[in-house]
Amino acid sequence: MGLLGAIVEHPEDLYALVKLKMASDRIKKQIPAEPHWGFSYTMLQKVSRSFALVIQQLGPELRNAVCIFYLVLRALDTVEDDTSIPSDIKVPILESFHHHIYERDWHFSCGAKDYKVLMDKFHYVSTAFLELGASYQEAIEDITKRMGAGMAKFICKEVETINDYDEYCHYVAGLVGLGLSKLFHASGLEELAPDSLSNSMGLFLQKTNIIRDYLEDINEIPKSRMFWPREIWSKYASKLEDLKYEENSTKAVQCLNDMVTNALMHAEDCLQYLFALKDLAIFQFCAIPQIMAIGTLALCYNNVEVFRGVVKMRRGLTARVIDQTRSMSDVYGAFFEFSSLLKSKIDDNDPNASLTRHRVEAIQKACISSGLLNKRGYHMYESRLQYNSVLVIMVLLLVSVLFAILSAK
Ligand code: IN0
Repeated sequence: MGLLGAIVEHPEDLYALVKLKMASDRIKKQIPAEPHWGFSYTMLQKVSRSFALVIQQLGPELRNAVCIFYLVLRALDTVEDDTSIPSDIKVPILESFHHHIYERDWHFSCGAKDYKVLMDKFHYVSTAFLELGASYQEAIEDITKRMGAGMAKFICKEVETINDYDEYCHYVAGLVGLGLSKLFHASGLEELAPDSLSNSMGLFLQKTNIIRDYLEDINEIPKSRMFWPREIWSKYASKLEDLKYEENSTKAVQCLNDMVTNALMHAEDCLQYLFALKDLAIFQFCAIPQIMAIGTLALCYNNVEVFRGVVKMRRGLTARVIDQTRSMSDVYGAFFEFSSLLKSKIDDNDPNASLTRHRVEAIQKACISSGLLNKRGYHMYESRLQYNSVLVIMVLLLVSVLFAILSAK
């Protein structure tokens, strides 16, 4: 569906979409002049659209540290992901990556498209890294070292048990949470969060990505990437790839629901982490991806489309989350609303129905007992307006005028 069609279906998204478009045009014009910082921020915008937007809300010192942390991790990820590198070459690179960030002339060519550019011109990222304050550098080095070692461990090891799954997600995402908490603390704006809560923030995001990306990962060429733990999928199929075939749809959806139920266990820790934040910009930076995650889980739950294509939150809804997340009330409101959507999709015949219901109700209880639940609600999954044809025509006219103005600029 085109942008116009999407707006006709959800006119309530229009305001946030226009605001987001203007914000993203603005940041494209604000690329720093120094070549290493210019490269870093341009790269950030290329590899991650909404992340590049929310990072802008941070103050300049913390923003630079988070931008470089993100690019270093993306580079490490590019090495891990490149299936054309033999393991005996890949493992030592992953394990020594934390040294290379200090070497202005180091580079290793791998990856494709934007990631290849990032790897080929990594000297810009190292140069920017060396300009960060010592405490930022130490936090980034420590996490890069631990993540590289963890990734190396999993190069020759499959994700078999739920313990392996939690361990793998800890290396690739939980450690990001620990690293960000250290950066926030180093900025002087936040207390140091407990490691277990920081870890949960990363696990909740990463498990959501692993669930959403089933088809993309299984169809990866030359070799499938498999992150769903055997301990879960073996209850429903004899091979993970069998879940994508239509004749196995019932079992596939039950397996998916099991995976979503597993991910939901981190949601309350995430609420607790967000509740403790003091700085508004850091709060928004952290809260937006978490709301997107619970929204994506609610969309994926009991949805066979996960095995057919990409299931993603619509652009307009993402824009509204970015525009309307300002306080813990908004976070509780969104978590409550998305858990309610998920709960409404539970089928009593699902083998995990009662566990899923239990986890969803625990999240709802946390939202209610905070006393801060914003019941005004986003009405994220339904159009709030009972509009008629006159309204549709008015909206279409308004959109045409707005887009004409924007493109003339
Ligand atoms: C992230 C996280 C992230 C942001 C804010 C607070 C966090 C706290 C703990 C852990 C991670 C946190 O956010 C990004 C979001 C992102 O990149 N989104 C993509 C969209 C998408 O669907 O992938 C976008 O285009 O904007 C994230 O996913 N990860 C990440 C990586 C580095 C940093 Cl510094 C922060 C990746 C991951 C693996 C989930 C941790």
